[in-house]
Amino acid sequence: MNSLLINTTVMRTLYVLAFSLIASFSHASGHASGKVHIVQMLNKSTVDTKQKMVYEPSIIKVNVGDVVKFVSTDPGHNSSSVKGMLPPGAKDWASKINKDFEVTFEKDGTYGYMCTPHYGMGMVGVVLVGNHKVNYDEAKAIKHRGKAKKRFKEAFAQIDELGVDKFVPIHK
Ligand SMILES: [Cu+2]
Repeated sequence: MNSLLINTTVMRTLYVLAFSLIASFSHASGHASGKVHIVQMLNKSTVDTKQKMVYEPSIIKVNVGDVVKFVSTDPGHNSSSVKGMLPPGAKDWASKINKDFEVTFEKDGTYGYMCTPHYGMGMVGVVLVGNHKVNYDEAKAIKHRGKAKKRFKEAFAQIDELGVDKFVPIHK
């Protein structure tokens, strides 16, 4: 073997090592097991254009370990967990306005969230994770003001009426 050939072999080995390292890191820090579900942040509903300031879909049922990606489709929105609408041990969150943001749901339960600037206009949503009943009644009982009160009431009424399976996202 001449030195050029040895160098090439060494380089190849290094490349393989580097790529497998990158792959394992991105796997560890990324979406290890969970699926990623998209929730768009919109000025106007695409389903009912009379509805302003909405998350779409505003109710979503996911598995433990899944990720919800809040996508800043229209400017001016964020996603923030609502106090009292998290299961025990779950981490709260508050994203920056105009930025996409991912939340990994590690605990079973019912999560209520809102857009900080548009809570009063009813820009709120619900994520049901795994065994959502853990804190469902507690989350449902939280008091709200403005249009958030109406939209949360409608959301819980829909969940009660249709059942959680209706809100399992279908991905192609
Ligand atoms: Cu908003």
